[in-house]
Amino acid sequence: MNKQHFTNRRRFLQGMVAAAGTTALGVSAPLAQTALAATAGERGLLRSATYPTNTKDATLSAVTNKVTLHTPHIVKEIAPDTPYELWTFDGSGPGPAINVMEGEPVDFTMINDSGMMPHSIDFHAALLPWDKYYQAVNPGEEHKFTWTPKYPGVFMYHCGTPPVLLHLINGMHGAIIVQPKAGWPEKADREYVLVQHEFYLGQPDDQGVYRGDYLKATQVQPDFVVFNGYANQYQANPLVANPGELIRLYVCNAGPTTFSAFHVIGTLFTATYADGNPANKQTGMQTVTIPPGGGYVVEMRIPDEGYYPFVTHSFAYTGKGALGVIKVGNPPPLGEGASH
Ligand SMILES: [Cu+2]
Repeated sequence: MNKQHFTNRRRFLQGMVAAAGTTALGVSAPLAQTALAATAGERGLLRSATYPTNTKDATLSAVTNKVTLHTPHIVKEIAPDTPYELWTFDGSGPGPAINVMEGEPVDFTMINDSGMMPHSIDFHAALLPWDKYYQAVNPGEEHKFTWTPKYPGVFMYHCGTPPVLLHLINGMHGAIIVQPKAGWPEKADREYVLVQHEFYLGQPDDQGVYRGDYLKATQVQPDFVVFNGYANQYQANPLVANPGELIRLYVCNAGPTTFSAFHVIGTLFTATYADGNPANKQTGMQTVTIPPGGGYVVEMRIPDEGYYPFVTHSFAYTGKGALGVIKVGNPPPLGEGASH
């Protein structure tokens, strides 16, 4: 391979990685797949490039009952200088936060373009026989079905292909939100989706890329516990609101194993809804317990400008990346206006 060819190849791969991180759903999948088909040597070229980050805009997307998920495998940064080979729904782990309407049919298509292995889907929001709908979809295959959500809430979806634990730690999970047909008691001014989950890292390969460590996962020794795929991402890019606004967070705990003790420092929840169902209302809660495979909607009105960190209050895990911030109003930058 001459040098000219090598350079062109490198530029080509860099372009693909960049495209895979930024383009619309569906377009990214084949690009990511091609990038991962590279040999180890070619991955060395990728390593010298900048990997896309596995960050996510937490803002709730618009309701749509037409859902298509691709399953590319792709290397992304899950923390600074930590490239990880993710198995994904639509190019990120967790996959996209799906937002559908209760009582209306969901038109679902899964396309396995991993090029490597079977994957599958399991919607916690659905009433469907596992043996028919949640089975392996082989590479190159499409799987389509229609179902109608009967309960509103925030639910987990995930790949259920054995070993499920491995597919989960590699990122094959996400949140599906079913909006209540009757609406929420109050209209929210801000709506965000947070998926808490763990990463378990093995030794990096000779290109510095990490992969999931199954043994560590069975021993519950996470390297990272994060919201939405990247350690502490909402410290640098806080969720925002104005004083007095109704903030609604849809929180899903994708685990795979640790519980979330979801808490916002400096406030109390005006209302919380177990599994995100408006019928399951509690008031004045400080911390909610979210099991792996569970969800919660928490609402708050924060009267005063300032910074309000959100965490899992299981403090062994908080320092592993599960800390974000809600910035209310326009407080002075941290460190300048803070009193001691
Ligand atoms: Cu899978």
